[in-house]
Amino acid sequence: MIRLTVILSLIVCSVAQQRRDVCTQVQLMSQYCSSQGGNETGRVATVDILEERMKEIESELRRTLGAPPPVNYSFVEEVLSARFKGVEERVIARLGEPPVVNYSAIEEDISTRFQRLEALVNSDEGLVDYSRIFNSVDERFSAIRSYVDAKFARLVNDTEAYKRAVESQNRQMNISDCRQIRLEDAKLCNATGGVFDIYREMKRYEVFCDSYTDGGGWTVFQRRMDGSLNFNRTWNEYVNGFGERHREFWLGLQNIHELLQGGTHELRIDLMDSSGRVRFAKYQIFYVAGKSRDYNLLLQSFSGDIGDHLASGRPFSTIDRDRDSWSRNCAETTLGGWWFTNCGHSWLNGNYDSTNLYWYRFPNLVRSEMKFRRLVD
Ligand SMILES: [Ca+2]
Repeated sequence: MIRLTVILSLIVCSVAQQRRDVCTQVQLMSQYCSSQGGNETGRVATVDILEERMKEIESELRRTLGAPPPVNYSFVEEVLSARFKGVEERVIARLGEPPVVNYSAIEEDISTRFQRLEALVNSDEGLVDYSRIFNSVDERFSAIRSYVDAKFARLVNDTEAYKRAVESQNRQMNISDCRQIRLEDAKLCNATGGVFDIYREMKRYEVFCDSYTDGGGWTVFQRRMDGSLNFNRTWNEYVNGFGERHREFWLGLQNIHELLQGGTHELRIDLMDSSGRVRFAKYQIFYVAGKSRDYNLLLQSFSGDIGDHLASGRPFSTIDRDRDSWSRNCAETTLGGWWFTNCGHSWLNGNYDSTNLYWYRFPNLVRSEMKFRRLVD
């Protein structure tokens, strides 16, 4: 309490410096209190005095200074308002006027957008055109189906063609003779026949079958038709054969020998001269021996309209293997291999000219075909 009193008196002193006398009095009182510290009863009495005195001082102060002035809030407000306005003006001066938000424009814009959206929803424009999508899908599906159908049809065709080829192949595998062929199985064909593969004991022979002449069933082993193929060949070439079966060719002595095995065969020779006349020679027995006998020729029973000018019992002779009975080499003279005697009266493998494609009684040849056929028992 004493301390509070002292602090209050100090405040009062600082507020009213002019009242020196009062302050001096209070300070004297404080010093008095400090010197009387030990006696409790005395202290209480002193405090009472002091309080009494403080009240008096307070009354004195109020009387002297008057009541504290009332705060003029409206004035303060005006001052603050003026200051705020000043600050505001300075801010505007520096930063410019704050932008004006045009709420009505925003509202209008939103409204317009909403109306547009509503119109879109109410119209067909905004809807997904499923029918178009379905049509498109349908078209695509149709295209795919057409493609698959076409593929399938082609596959079926291919399969059929393959089946026919296999059947044809199987049939051909069973063909051992030009008597058994069906022209639709030919590898190549023309008006008189076609090229076939025939088989003997699993060995394939490519031959031309004449299915037209004299009842057909002929295996052609020699053809001259245009002079496009050189027939001036060696022994081995005449043994193995040369040329293409549908053009000029020689089937080969070894092939001829092998195909003449099993059964009796006849020989036919068809010739045409430069005037276009056609003649033939035919032998009812025809056989060519094997390699060990130099492919010796055996013939019997001539018929035909051009004379018998082939010598039976003669070995084959070529430019490099002279088996003729002449002192020189007939193959070198005629420029082709043949069953020569003392050269003889025919050589159908000679050079393709009027003297070396030769048959004594039917000269000036331009065409020759030699063929054999198995005689049916
Ligand atoms: Ca000779």
